[in-house]
Parts: sequence; structure tokens; C-alpha cells
Amino acid sequence: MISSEVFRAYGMNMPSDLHRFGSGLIHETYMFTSGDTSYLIQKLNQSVFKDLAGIMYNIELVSNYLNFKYPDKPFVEFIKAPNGQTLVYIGKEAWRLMRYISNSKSFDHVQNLNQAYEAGRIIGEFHSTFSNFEANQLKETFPGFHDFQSRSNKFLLVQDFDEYGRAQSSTVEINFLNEMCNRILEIESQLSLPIRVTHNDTKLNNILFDTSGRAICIVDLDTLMPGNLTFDTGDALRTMCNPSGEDGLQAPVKFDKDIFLSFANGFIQSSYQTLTIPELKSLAYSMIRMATEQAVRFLTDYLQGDRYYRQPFEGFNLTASKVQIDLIKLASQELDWMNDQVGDMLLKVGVV
Ligand code: GN1
Ligand code: MG
Repeated sequence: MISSEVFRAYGMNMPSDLHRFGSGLIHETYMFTSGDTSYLIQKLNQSVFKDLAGIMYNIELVSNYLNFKYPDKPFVEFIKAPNGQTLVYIGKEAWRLMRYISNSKSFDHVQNLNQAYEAGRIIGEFHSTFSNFEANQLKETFPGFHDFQSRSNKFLLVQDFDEYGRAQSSTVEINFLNEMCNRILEIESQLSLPIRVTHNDTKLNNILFDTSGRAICIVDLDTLMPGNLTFDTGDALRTMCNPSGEDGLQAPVKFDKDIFLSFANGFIQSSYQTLTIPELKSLAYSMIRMATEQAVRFLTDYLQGDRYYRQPFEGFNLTASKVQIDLIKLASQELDWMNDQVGDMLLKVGVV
């Protein structure tokens, strides 16, 4: 399944126990062992990620900082080929190799409240760790990735163009999201949060846990870029607080208040000493902001004929957009409650 040339480029022999690893939809990931170490090798998706060199540059900058300041903190560790390069090209294929963090596990759905606490804690810790890192050193490898204005501009454009004649079948969703976009843009114009190193894809399954349930670190660093905190807390919350999954197949859509509380507790414990008060208070808003952005992205892709997201079933984009819309409605009803809870937590740790 992988040519031995790839392993030769890293100075290794073809392994005998090579097998497919994880549920990633973008890259192809395989696992193998050599001696007593396990490795992951990935064939990178170059149609989604156009600037692989920029991505690896960002990851290297961030991991050098971490290794220098916090050498004991676990982080993804890439292996260089004998020619000194992390990326190896075999023909047109791009590959990279990393050490597998032993005894680690990731989850697609929240298993218990401690896991939600741990996810919040590790995201808060990530932002505390990099709070003094000059985020603008990082390259914008995916321009406008979480830029709400450009996501909503594109949404309006594809509605007008309606190349696939699909706008009529999604009028209710389009109208709701246009309204939400205006609301979010209004809030964003008054929100001024510091630019930080953001992970930008903090879904639960990008967090590694050890066998005792403690979160070890956040992985899948391809979207590391400058951004603001809401991108990371919001993406984690919108995926964790809704047990239905993005496809709506696991369970009915729900906003799970207990998961929100556990996540918020973990997050505040590990970050209240370093993050600013507006950032800490943006937690509840961040979830609605990121659920809206994701709904807009799914519906934009639906209107443009499903060209970005892989469609696990016909109509996935429209369904996934509806799931986010239901979540936005449920979470919006609890916005005051969420803000009150966060306010109480902040008071308890002495932040007012
Ligand atoms: C994509 O491939 P995956 O699942 O890690 C997307 C995220 C979306 C997510 C929605 C590079 O992430 O931004 O939140 O789908 N990644 C990219 O499921 O577009
Ligand atoms: Mg990913």
C-alpha cells in the first residue's frame, strides 16, 4: 500500500506491520513499528493544503518554541529524512513521518464529563503555553480560514449565482443563516480579541488522551495559524456539546449543558491566569459563532455542488448545515445561562 521508496527516503526498511490508522478524511495515515517505537506515516492531501512548506514551517516554529520553553510537554514530533527535510516527495506524492505518542487514544464523541473537562483544560493550556508567542510570525497558510466576513461574502455570492439551482430547496436555511451572519458580523465589529497562535481545528478527535483519561496534547497541526481564541473554544464546543455528530446520525441534535459546564471549568482552570477577560468571557459566544460559520461553510458547499467536503451520503452538506442550525437555535436559548455560568466560574477564581 506504500512503496518501499517512501521508507527508504527516511532511511528505514519497509515495515512488516503497516496498517491504516484513524478516521481522517483529508490525509492518508498509516501506522507501523520499528524497534520498540511506533510511527505514523502520512500521505498529504495537496488539493486541500496548497502550502505544505508553509504548514511545516509553522509547525516547526511552534514546536521549537515549545521544546525550548517547556521541554517536558508532549507534542507531535516529526522525523527528518537523512537529507534534513521533514517532507519527502516521491513523484508527486508528499509524505511525512511522526513518532506515535504511546498509549494515546482519541475519541469521535464525548464519553463522559471528565473527558469534556480534560478537553477544555488542554485547549486552555495550549493557549496559555503560547500566550507570549508572537503569532504573526506564522504564515497564513489557509488565507481567511475563519474570517467570518469572507465566509459570509462567499455565502451571499453562491446564493446569487445558484449554479446548481439548489437555493430554492434551502430557502429556510439560507434566510436563517443570512440573519445569523448579520448578527455575528455586528458582534465581531465590536469584539476586539488579541491575535494568538490558534489551532483552528479543535474537534474532540484531534485531542489525545492517555489510558487514565487525562488529555495529553492537541494533534493535527495543519491549520496552525494566527487567529483568536473563539476559533478554538468554539470549534471544540460546537462538536462536543452536540451528541448528534455533524451528520446528525448518532442521536437527536441537543445542546448538552453539562458538557458545556465541564469544558468551561477545565478551560478556565488552565487559562484564567494568562488570557484576557474579554477572551475568557467569549466562551459562550464562541460556540454560536463557530456553529454559524460551519453551517455557512456546509451550505455554501451545497450551493456550489458539493465540491469541498467529501460527502459520506447524498445530501450530507445540507443535512450537516441543518444540524448546525438546530444547534445554534438550542444554544442561543441558553446564551444568558452560559454567560452567567462562566461569570460565576470566573468570580470563583478571582477574575471579575
Ligand atoms: C474539515 O478534515 P477535518 O474533519 O479535520 C475542515 C474543518 C471543518 C471540518 C468539519 C481544512 O476538518 O475546518 O471544521 O472539516 N478542515 C479543513 O467537519 O477545511
Ligand atoms: Mg483535520
